[in-house]
Amino acid sequence: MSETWWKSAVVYQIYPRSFADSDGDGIGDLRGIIQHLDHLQELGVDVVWLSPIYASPHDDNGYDISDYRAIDPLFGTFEDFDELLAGLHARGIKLVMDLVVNHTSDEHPWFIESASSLDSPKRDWYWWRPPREGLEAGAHGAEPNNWGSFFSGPAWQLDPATGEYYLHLFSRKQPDLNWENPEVREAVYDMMNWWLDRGVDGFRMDVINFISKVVSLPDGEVPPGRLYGEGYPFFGQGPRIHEFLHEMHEKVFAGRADRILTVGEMPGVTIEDARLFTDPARAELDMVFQFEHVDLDHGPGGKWDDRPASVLDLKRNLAKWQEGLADTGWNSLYWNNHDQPRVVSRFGDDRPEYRAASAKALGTVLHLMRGTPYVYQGEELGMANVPFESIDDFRDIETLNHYAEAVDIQGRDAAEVMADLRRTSRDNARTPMQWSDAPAAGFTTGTPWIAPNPDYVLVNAAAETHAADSVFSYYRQLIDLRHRSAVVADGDFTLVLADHPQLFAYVRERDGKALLVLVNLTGEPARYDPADLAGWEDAALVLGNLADSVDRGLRGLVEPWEALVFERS
Ligand code: ISL
Repeated sequence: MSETWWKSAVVYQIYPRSFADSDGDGIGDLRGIIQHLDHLQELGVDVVWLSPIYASPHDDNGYDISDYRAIDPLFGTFEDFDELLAGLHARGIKLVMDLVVNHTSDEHPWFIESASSLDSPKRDWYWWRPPREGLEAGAHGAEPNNWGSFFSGPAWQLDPATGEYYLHLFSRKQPDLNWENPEVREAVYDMMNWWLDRGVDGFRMDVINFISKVVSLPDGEVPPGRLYGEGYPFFGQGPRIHEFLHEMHEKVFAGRADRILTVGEMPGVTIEDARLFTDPARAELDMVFQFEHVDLDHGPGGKWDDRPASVLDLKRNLAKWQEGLADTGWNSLYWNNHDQPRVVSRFGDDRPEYRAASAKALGTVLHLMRGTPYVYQGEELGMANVPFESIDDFRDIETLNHYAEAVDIQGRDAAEVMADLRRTSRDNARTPMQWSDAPAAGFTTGTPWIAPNPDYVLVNAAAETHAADSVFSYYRQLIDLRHRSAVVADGDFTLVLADHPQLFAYVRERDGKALLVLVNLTGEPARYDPADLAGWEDAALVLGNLADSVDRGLRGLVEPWEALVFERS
């Protein structure tokens, strides 16, 4: 296996709670995944990234882990897990686990022991601090610093038993581990080795760029209109981050780095950071998830503050990353995951007449860039955002906490806040996978933990897997193209028609072979001057997303949401 096998690989993310339920309790499980392995094989993906399946109180759907070496009974047993792993391997598909080690659950034995007394041997495994000087524990403003949690409220929780606060960048049930302590790092590396020894093929690492903190934990600036200070400058790419990841590489990956895949989830990273994290010579990670393109439609108020992103914004940003990691490092490419609203509703058009075409157009742009593409469950069907009607329709802690803070504390208009949630809530990605038009979308025979998108009667796998013109069939072709074409896997990238406000167009090139990708990311016809694409006159159409995408050459016109791929050799 080549050292960089993942350059021609496509990864599929499974969010187990919402993928398939085998036992009728309304929650997806491992046996549900086992029952749908053929779906993955037909699509042609090379790797599955499985969101957390470990023991957890599920305050944040498993991103709060109480035992890293146990399967949560909700999802199944180790027997099920081994069967899943074997089933994937038998189909030539690797399995990458989610690694959540910036924090644990507050129900993890490490935290319980740490909280038990001021002089517990594990006290220093988490970030405990006394109240702010001069203030009583629990008094208003007595938190050790002014940071806000990502899930609303302060980033500190008081533990009345010892009178100290602990840091939690996410929910109060997700205390941050103290990576300064070498025992913490050893315990994490041990656990990672244990999973790799069991046969898993790598890790997706949750907010791994937050693990090194400025130890003095200073107050952050409070942005206008916000309640809390910004801690990011003190934990995003903290002082020892590269040291920790290099150490992890030495202690866990060394000797097997060629067969595994490591991808760090890194909100807020810049190109310069990403080059450092993914430069093979530095031996840290294979690739990172950056967030710039999925933050383009966020205004100054953050993720709930809507600011439309233009085609120009989107392509300039993605092209910048293509160029930035051209010589050193590697991009991961994604539109969707379990934290993002559905791309077809966000940068496409989910109305019936354009849903499939725009889903395919967006898929084309993403899959033919240089990098490793990730497909989030349901994206291959063109699954769309959900018409949530009331706050009771949501389950996500981030969403529910934001609603409570915005409406109850800040006094904002409830209807306006609901509109923000409908557009941006993570639950848009978390409704059940749509398998068929059977009740509950064929996801469960019971009552699903969150209601399916009512469009499942039309948008579902049963309708799409064997339909030649479906989003599914088109994704298959895109994945197949990456497998077959060294130009797609490893060619150079050049943006063309760079200032065109509707077209996202680029050329990939390697060893004298080249592809031209020409995609209209709007619902209006797009005109261009063929003279601007000189040299492509005789190229042949190899892929098109519309029923009548026949080879008309470069005719100066791209239909609404049309995607065209030409080849020149
Ligand atoms: O979705 C977000 C809120 O807008 C992001 O800030 C998200 O919280 C961030 O990308 C980190 O995400 C990861 O860690 C979280 C977990 O809730 C997410 O599901 C996970 O992907 C805490 O473990």
